[in-house]
Amino acid sequence: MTKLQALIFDVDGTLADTEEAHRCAFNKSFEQAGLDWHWSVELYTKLLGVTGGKERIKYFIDISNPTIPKEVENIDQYIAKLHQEKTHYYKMLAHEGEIPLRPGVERLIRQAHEQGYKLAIATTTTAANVDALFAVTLGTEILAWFDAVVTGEDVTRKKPDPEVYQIALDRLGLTGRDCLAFEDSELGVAAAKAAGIETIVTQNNFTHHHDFSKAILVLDHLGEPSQSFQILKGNANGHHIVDMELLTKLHAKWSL
Ligand code: XBP
Ligand code: MG
Repeated sequence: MTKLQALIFDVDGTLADTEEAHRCAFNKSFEQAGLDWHWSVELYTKLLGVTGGKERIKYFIDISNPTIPKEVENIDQYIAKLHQEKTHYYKMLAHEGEIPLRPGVERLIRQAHEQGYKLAIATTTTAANVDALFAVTLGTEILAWFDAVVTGEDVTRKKPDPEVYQIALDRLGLTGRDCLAFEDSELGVAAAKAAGIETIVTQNNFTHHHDFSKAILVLDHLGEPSQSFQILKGNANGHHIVDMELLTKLHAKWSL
């Protein structure tokens, strides 16, 4: 039986409820570009079926055929420019403290670090967005605790492809059976599972309807001593918060 050695965290929707800030940043970039595009919560929930901001804009164009300025000659370059603006607005929202960490995230990361477990990030977003989030929440000194930070810029294929998790495993020097992953979305679970990593899900308002059948435990959040989690699928062995004791038990049961 392998021993649990590392925790690998998704970012958006898992470390923090970031997707509403992403949605607002997309809409701000469209407005600044003089476009009549607007992504409602309902539409954005659907568009989250495509990972990656640039890919998401392309998908929106493909399914909605929105007005595109007639002077646009290269659509990919235009999308890249819109996305660059969006990232600028997202970072502003982060710096304004608009993106709080989810319950239990800091507590678990600190406990895992103190107990000598390796930490990694496997996200579809950009390194700039990861840095901006950590700068205003956990702090850059805690980001330095992570042995691997793998972002959307490090991969050729985004989630649900396992590439981002495979790169994280390579940089950790571990196999999927040595780790547990934390995700918020169906596509994220599929990516982790395809890399041989069992996953704990903390769902959110954008992903509560997803199919989490491949996850070993589905919760509303990681819990705090004063705020027990709710179990939506799976068995938490009587625990009320996700801590290293629970994770070690889950790993022993699932990573035989
Ligand atoms: C979720 C994503 C990202 C974000 C937007 O990433 O799919 O595309 O929605 O960020 P995660 P970008 O894997 O962390 O859940 O616009 O930078 O892509
Ligand atoms: Mg996510």
